[in-house]
Amino acid sequence: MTDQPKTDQQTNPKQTNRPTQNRPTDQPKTFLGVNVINGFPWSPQVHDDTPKRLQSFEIRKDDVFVVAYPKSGTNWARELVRNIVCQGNKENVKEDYGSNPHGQLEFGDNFKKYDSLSTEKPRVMMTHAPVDALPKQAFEGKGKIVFVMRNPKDIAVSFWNFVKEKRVIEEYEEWDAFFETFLRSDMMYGNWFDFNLPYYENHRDKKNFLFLTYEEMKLDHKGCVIRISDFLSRPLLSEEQVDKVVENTTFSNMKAKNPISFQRKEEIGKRMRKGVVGDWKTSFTVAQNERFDAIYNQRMEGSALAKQIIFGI
Ligand code: PPS
Repeated sequence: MTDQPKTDQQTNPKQTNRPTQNRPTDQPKTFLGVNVINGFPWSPQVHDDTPKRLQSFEIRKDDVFVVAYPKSGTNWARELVRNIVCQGNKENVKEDYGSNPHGQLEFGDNFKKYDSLSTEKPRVMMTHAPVDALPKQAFEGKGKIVFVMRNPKDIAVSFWNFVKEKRVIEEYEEWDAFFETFLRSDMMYGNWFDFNLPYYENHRDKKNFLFLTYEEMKLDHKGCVIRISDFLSRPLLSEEQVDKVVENTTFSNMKAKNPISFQRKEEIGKRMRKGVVGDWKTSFTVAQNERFDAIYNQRMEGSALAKQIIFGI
Protein backbone atom coordinates (compact mmCIF):
# COMPACT_ATOMS: atom_id res chain seq x y z
CA MET A 1 0.00 0.00 0.00
CA THR A 2 1.37 3.42 -0.85
CA ASP A 3 1.23 6.29 1.54
CA GLN A 4 -0.72 8.40 -0.90
CA PRO A 5 -4.21 8.16 -2.29
CA LYS A 6 -4.52 6.68 -5.76
CA THR A 7 -3.75 8.96 -8.67
CA ASP A 8 -6.71 9.35 -10.99
CA GLN A 9 -4.87 7.24 -13.55
CA GLN A 10 -4.74 4.38 -11.07
CA THR A 11 -8.49 4.35 -10.69
CA ASN A 12 -9.95 1.09 -11.89
CA PRO A 13 -10.76 1.71 -15.58
CA LYS A 14 -13.91 -0.37 -15.16
CA GLN A 15 -15.32 2.58 -13.29
CA THR A 16 -15.07 4.91 -16.24
CA ASN A 17 -16.36 2.36 -18.73
CA ARG A 18 -19.39 1.42 -16.80
CA PRO A 19 -22.28 3.87 -16.55
CA THR A 20 -24.09 4.12 -13.25
CA GLN A 21 -27.49 2.49 -13.54
CA ASN A 22 -30.37 4.67 -14.63
CA ARG A 23 -28.91 7.96 -13.54
CA PRO A 24 -26.67 10.47 -15.25
CA THR A 25 -23.29 10.29 -13.49
CA ASP A 26 -23.21 14.02 -12.79
CA GLN A 27 -26.32 13.92 -10.63
CA PRO A 28 -25.90 13.65 -6.87
CA LYS A 29 -27.35 10.49 -5.44
CA THR A 30 -29.48 9.90 -2.44
CA PHE A 31 -28.49 6.88 -0.39
CA LEU A 32 -30.82 4.12 -1.46
CA GLY A 33 -32.52 1.86 1.00
CA VAL A 34 -33.00 4.23 3.92
CA ASN A 35 -36.17 4.69 5.93
CA VAL A 36 -36.76 8.44 6.09
CA ILE A 37 -38.59 9.23 9.32
CA ASN A 38 -39.39 12.90 10.03
CA GLY A 39 -36.81 13.87 7.47
CA PHE A 40 -33.97 11.78 8.92
CA PRO A 41 -32.55 8.86 6.90
CA TRP A 42 -32.57 5.89 9.27
CA SER A 43 -31.60 2.33 8.42
CA PRO A 44 -34.40 0.29 6.86
CA GLN A 45 -34.31 -1.86 10.00
CA VAL A 46 -35.80 1.03 11.97
CA HIS A 47 -39.58 1.11 12.36
CA ASP A 48 -41.45 4.38 11.74
CA ASP A 49 -42.45 4.93 15.36
CA THR A 50 -39.07 4.01 16.89
CA PRO A 51 -37.24 7.36 16.86
CA LYS A 52 -40.00 9.04 18.85
CA ARG A 53 -40.24 6.18 21.32
CA LEU A 54 -36.48 6.02 21.65
CA GLN A 55 -36.40 9.55 23.03
CA SER A 56 -38.50 8.55 25.98
CA PHE A 57 -36.64 5.25 26.56
CA GLU A 58 -36.27 4.80 30.32
CA ILE A 59 -32.58 4.72 31.24
CA ARG A 60 -31.38 2.68 34.23
CA LYS A 61 -28.49 4.03 36.25
CA ASP A 62 -26.07 1.27 35.22
CA ASP A 63 -26.97 1.38 31.50
CA VAL A 64 -24.17 1.84 29.01
CA PHE A 65 -24.80 3.11 25.49
CA VAL A 66 -22.13 2.84 22.82
CA VAL A 67 -23.01 5.58 20.36
CA ALA A 68 -21.33 6.03 16.99
CA TYR A 69 -21.83 6.92 13.37
CA PRO A 70 -21.90 3.68 11.33
CA LYS A 71 -18.52 2.05 10.67
CA SER A 72 -16.79 3.94 13.45
CA GLY A 73 -16.01 0.84 15.51
CA THR A 74 -19.37 0.57 17.27
CA ASN A 75 -19.24 -3.21 17.62
CA TRP A 76 -15.64 -3.13 18.78
CA ALA A 77 -16.41 -0.61 21.53
CA ARG A 78 -19.49 -2.53 22.56
CA GLU A 79 -17.41 -5.68 22.84
CA LEU A 80 -14.89 -3.77 24.96
CA VAL A 81 -17.60 -2.55 27.30
CA ARG A 82 -19.21 -5.98 27.51
CA ASN A 83 -15.85 -7.55 28.35
CA ILE A 84 -15.13 -4.91 30.98
CA VAL A 85 -18.51 -5.47 32.59
CA CYS A 86 -17.75 -9.23 32.57
CA GLN A 87 -14.16 -8.63 33.72
CA GLY A 88 -12.82 -10.48 30.70
CA ASN A 89 -14.44 -13.78 31.72
CA LYS A 90 -15.28 -15.46 28.41
CA GLU A 91 -18.12 -17.57 29.77
CA ASN A 92 -19.83 -14.52 31.21
CA VAL A 93 -19.25 -12.60 27.99
CA LYS A 94 -20.85 -15.39 26.02
CA GLU A 95 -23.77 -15.57 28.41
CA ASP A 96 -24.25 -11.82 28.16
CA TYR A 97 -24.17 -12.06 24.37
CA GLY A 98 -26.81 -14.77 24.37
CA SER A 99 -29.19 -13.01 26.70
CA ASN A 100 -29.18 -9.60 24.97
CA PRO A 101 -30.88 -8.41 21.81
CA HIS A 102 -28.62 -8.33 18.77
CA GLY A 103 -27.90 -5.30 16.67
CA GLN A 104 -28.52 -1.64 17.26
CA LEU A 105 -30.96 -0.39 19.89
CA GLU A 106 -33.06 1.22 17.18
CA PHE A 107 -33.41 -1.91 15.05
CA GLY A 108 -36.73 -3.75 14.99
CA ASP A 109 -38.14 -4.30 18.47
CA ASN A 110 -34.81 -4.13 20.26
CA PHE A 111 -35.69 -1.27 22.56
CA LYS A 112 -38.77 -3.15 23.75
CA LYS A 113 -36.63 -6.23 24.34
CA TYR A 114 -34.13 -4.17 26.33
CA ASP A 115 -37.00 -2.78 28.36
CA SER A 116 -38.00 -6.25 29.41
CA LEU A 117 -34.51 -7.37 30.50
CA SER A 118 -33.91 -8.07 34.16
CA THR A 119 -32.53 -5.20 36.22
CA GLU A 120 -29.91 -7.46 37.76
CA LYS A 121 -27.35 -6.93 35.04
CA PRO A 122 -26.21 -3.74 33.37
CA ARG A 123 -27.46 -3.34 29.83
CA VAL A 124 -24.81 -2.64 27.19
CA MET A 125 -26.53 -1.19 24.13
CA MET A 126 -25.22 0.24 20.89
CA THR A 127 -26.86 2.76 18.62
CA HIS A 128 -26.30 5.06 15.66
CA ALA A 129 -29.00 7.43 16.91
CA PRO A 130 -28.32 11.08 16.06
CA VAL A 131 -28.14 13.51 18.96
CA ASP A 132 -31.80 14.51 18.88
CA ALA A 133 -32.99 10.90 18.93
CA LEU A 134 -30.85 9.58 21.78
CA PRO A 135 -32.95 8.86 24.89
CA LYS A 136 -33.47 12.27 26.52
CA GLN A 137 -32.44 11.09 29.97
CA ALA A 138 -28.88 10.59 28.67
CA PHE A 139 -28.56 14.38 28.57
CA GLU A 140 -29.88 14.62 32.12
CA GLY A 141 -26.93 12.59 33.39
CA LYS A 142 -28.55 9.15 33.41
CA GLY A 143 -26.57 6.14 32.22
CA LYS A 144 -23.12 6.26 30.63
CA ILE A 145 -22.41 7.04 27.01
CA VAL A 146 -19.27 5.79 25.27
CA PHE A 147 -19.14 7.79 22.05
CA VAL A 148 -16.79 6.50 19.35
CA MET A 149 -15.52 8.58 16.45
CA ARG A 150 -13.45 7.53 13.45
CA ASN A 151 -11.88 9.46 10.63
CA PRO A 152 -14.50 9.90 7.91
CA LYS A 153 -12.30 8.78 5.02
CA ASP A 154 -11.86 5.30 6.51
CA ILE A 155 -15.54 5.26 7.38
CA ALA A 156 -16.47 5.98 3.77
CA VAL A 157 -14.37 3.07 2.51
CA SER A 158 -15.60 0.72 5.23
CA PHE A 159 -19.22 1.69 4.54
CA TRP A 160 -18.81 1.25 0.81
CA ASN A 161 -17.30 -2.21 1.19
CA PHE A 162 -20.14 -3.18 3.49
CA VAL A 163 -22.85 -1.92 1.17
CA LYS A 164 -21.15 -3.36 -1.90
CA GLU A 165 -20.69 -6.77 -0.29
CA LYS A 166 -24.30 -6.91 0.76
CA ARG A 167 -25.18 -6.58 -2.92
CA VAL A 168 -28.54 -5.14 -2.07
CA ILE A 169 -27.75 -1.81 -3.64
CA GLU A 170 -26.37 -2.29 -7.15
CA GLU A 171 -25.51 1.34 -7.53
CA TYR A 172 -22.77 1.19 -4.94
CA GLU A 173 -20.75 -1.43 -6.69
CA GLU A 174 -18.85 1.61 -7.84
CA TRP A 175 -16.78 3.54 -5.34
CA ASP A 176 -17.17 6.85 -7.21
CA ALA A 177 -20.95 6.72 -6.85
CA PHE A 178 -20.72 5.88 -3.16
CA PHE A 179 -18.18 8.64 -2.53
CA GLU A 180 -20.63 11.23 -3.89
CA THR A 181 -23.43 9.87 -1.76
CA PHE A 182 -21.29 9.80 1.37
CA LEU A 183 -20.94 13.58 1.20
CA ARG A 184 -24.67 14.14 1.17
CA SER A 185 -26.87 14.87 4.15
CA ASP A 186 -29.40 12.25 3.10
CA MET A 187 -26.77 9.54 3.46
CA MET A 188 -27.95 6.82 5.84
CA TYR A 189 -27.75 8.28 9.39
CA GLY A 190 -27.00 11.71 7.91
CA ASN A 191 -23.55 12.79 6.94
CA TRP A 192 -20.55 12.34 9.20
CA PHE A 193 -20.28 16.04 10.10
CA ASP A 194 -23.94 16.48 10.96
CA PHE A 195 -23.81 13.39 13.15
CA ASN A 196 -20.56 13.93 15.07
CA LEU A 197 -20.28 17.71 15.46
CA PRO A 198 -23.35 18.31 17.65
CA TYR A 199 -22.45 15.41 19.94
CA TYR A 200 -18.83 16.46 20.41
CA GLU A 201 -19.24 20.21 20.47
CA ASN A 202 -22.18 20.23 22.89
CA HIS A 203 -21.62 17.25 25.14
CA ARG A 204 -17.90 16.60 25.43
CA ASP A 205 -17.73 18.02 28.93
CA LYS A 206 -20.66 16.03 30.30
CA LYS A 207 -19.65 13.68 33.08
CA ASN A 208 -21.64 10.75 31.72
CA PHE A 209 -20.12 10.98 28.23
CA LEU A 210 -16.75 9.50 27.21
CA PHE A 211 -15.46 10.39 23.74
CA LEU A 212 -12.97 8.00 22.17
CA THR A 213 -11.63 7.58 18.68
CA TYR A 214 -11.14 4.39 16.72
CA GLU A 215 -7.58 5.53 16.03
CA GLU A 216 -6.86 5.90 19.78
CA MET A 217 -8.24 2.43 20.32
CA LYS A 218 -5.87 1.11 17.65
CA LEU A 219 -2.87 3.02 19.00
CA ASP A 220 -3.44 2.20 22.65
CA HIS A 221 -5.91 -0.64 22.99
CA LYS A 222 -4.92 -1.37 26.58
CA GLY A 223 -4.97 2.28 27.61
CA CYS A 224 -8.49 2.60 26.22
CA VAL A 225 -9.63 -0.48 28.13
CA ILE A 226 -8.43 1.18 31.33
CA ARG A 227 -10.03 4.52 30.40
CA ILE A 228 -13.37 2.88 29.68
CA SER A 229 -13.31 0.81 32.86
CA ASP A 230 -12.48 3.91 34.93
CA PHE A 231 -15.23 5.88 33.21
CA LEU A 232 -17.74 3.12 33.93
CA SER A 233 -16.49 2.91 37.54
CA ARG A 234 -15.86 -0.75 36.91
CA PRO A 235 -12.17 -1.08 37.66
CA LEU A 236 -10.53 -4.21 36.36
CA LEU A 237 -9.05 -5.85 39.40
CA SER A 238 -5.80 -7.20 38.03
CA GLU A 239 -3.37 -6.77 35.19
CA GLU A 240 -4.49 -10.21 34.07
CA GLN A 241 -8.09 -9.07 33.69
CA VAL A 242 -7.01 -6.06 31.66
CA ASP A 243 -4.97 -8.33 29.39
CA LYS A 244 -7.89 -10.70 28.96
CA VAL A 245 -10.18 -7.89 27.86
CA VAL A 246 -7.56 -6.73 25.38
CA GLU A 247 -7.04 -10.24 24.07
CA ASN A 248 -10.75 -10.96 23.70
CA THR A 249 -11.23 -7.79 21.68
CA THR A 250 -8.35 -7.81 19.23
CA PHE A 251 -9.42 -7.70 15.60
CA SER A 252 -8.17 -11.22 14.89
CA ASN A 253 -9.83 -12.74 17.94
CA MET A 254 -13.12 -11.00 17.35
CA LYS A 255 -13.04 -12.13 13.75
CA ALA A 256 -11.94 -15.68 14.40
CA LYS A 257 -13.95 -16.70 17.40
CA ASN A 258 -16.74 -14.79 16.91
CA PRO A 259 -19.88 -16.06 17.69
CA ILE A 260 -19.92 -13.44 20.31
CA SER A 261 -20.07 -10.25 18.43
CA PHE A 262 -22.44 -10.65 15.61
CA GLN A 263 -25.69 -12.31 14.87
CA ARG A 264 -24.76 -14.59 12.02
CA LYS A 265 -21.47 -16.15 11.08
CA GLU A 266 -21.75 -15.02 7.48
CA GLU A 267 -22.03 -11.43 8.69
CA ILE A 268 -18.64 -11.56 10.38
CA GLY A 269 -16.57 -11.29 7.21
CA LYS A 270 -18.46 -8.22 6.08
CA ARG A 271 -18.26 -6.45 9.38
CA MET A 272 -14.78 -7.51 10.43
CA ARG A 273 -13.12 -6.47 7.20
CA LYS A 274 -9.61 -5.03 7.71
CA GLY A 275 -9.67 -3.19 11.01
CA VAL A 276 -6.90 -0.75 10.12
CA VAL A 277 -6.31 3.00 9.98
CA GLY A 278 -5.57 4.60 6.61
CA ASP A 279 -7.25 2.13 4.27
CA TRP A 280 -8.94 5.10 2.57
CA LYS A 281 -5.77 5.51 0.51
CA THR A 282 -6.63 2.40 -1.47
CA SER A 283 -9.92 3.88 -2.73
CA PHE A 284 -9.75 7.68 -2.70
CA THR A 285 -8.36 9.24 -5.87
CA VAL A 286 -6.20 12.34 -5.51
CA ALA A 287 -9.08 14.45 -6.80
CA GLN A 288 -11.55 12.90 -4.35
CA ASN A 289 -9.12 13.45 -1.53
CA GLU A 290 -8.70 17.12 -2.39
CA ARG A 291 -12.42 17.57 -2.66
CA PHE A 292 -13.01 15.81 0.63
CA ASP A 293 -10.31 17.88 2.37
CA ALA A 294 -11.88 21.11 1.15
CA ILE A 295 -15.28 20.12 2.56
CA TYR A 296 -13.68 18.78 5.74
CA ASN A 297 -11.72 21.98 6.37
CA GLN A 298 -14.79 24.09 5.80
CA ARG A 299 -17.10 22.03 8.03
CA MET A 300 -14.56 21.55 10.81
CA GLU A 301 -13.27 25.11 10.95
CA GLY A 302 -13.14 26.29 14.54
CA SER A 303 -14.41 23.00 15.93
CA ALA A 304 -12.76 21.22 18.83
CA LEU A 305 -13.53 17.93 17.10
CA ALA A 306 -10.93 18.65 14.41
CA LYS A 307 -8.17 18.12 16.98
CA GLN A 308 -9.41 14.60 17.70
CA ILE A 309 -9.54 13.22 14.19
CA ILE A 310 -6.49 11.69 12.53
CA PHE A 311 -6.32 10.03 9.13
CA GLY A 312 -3.27 7.87 9.62
CA ILE A 313 -1.15 6.42 12.44
S1 PPS B 1 -21.58 -0.94 12.05
O1 PPS B 1 -22.01 -2.12 11.28
O2 PPS B 1 -21.96 0.30 11.35
O3 PPS B 1 -22.06 -0.95 13.41
O4 PPS B 1 -19.99 -0.99 12.00
P1 PPS B 1 -18.98 -0.65 13.18
O5 PPS B 1 -18.98 -1.75 14.16
O6 PPS B 1 -19.24 0.72 13.68
O7 PPS B 1 -17.57 -0.57 12.41
C1 PPS B 1 -17.07 -1.61 11.62
C2 PPS B 1 -15.58 -1.36 11.45
O8 PPS B 1 -14.90 -1.64 12.69
C3 PPS B 1 -13.87 -2.58 12.47
N1 PPS B 1 -13.62 -3.39 13.68
C4 PPS B 1 -12.44 -3.43 14.31
N2 PPS B 1 -11.28 -2.78 14.07
C5 PPS B 1 -10.23 -3.06 14.90
N3 PPS B 1 -10.30 -3.94 15.92
C6 PPS B 1 -11.44 -4.61 16.20
N4 PPS B 1 -11.49 -5.47 17.22
C7 PPS B 1 -12.59 -4.35 15.38
N5 PPS B 1 -13.86 -4.82 15.36
C8 PPS B 1 -14.48 -4.23 14.32
C9 PPS B 1 -14.42 -3.40 11.30
O9 PPS B 1 -13.42 -4.19 10.71
C10 PPS B 1 -14.95 -2.29 10.40
O10 PPS B 1 -13.91 -1.52 9.79
P2 PPS B 1 -13.26 -1.86 8.37
O11 PPS B 1 -12.41 -0.66 8.03
O12 PPS B 1 -14.37 -2.06 7.39
O13 PPS B 1 -12.43 -3.08 8.57
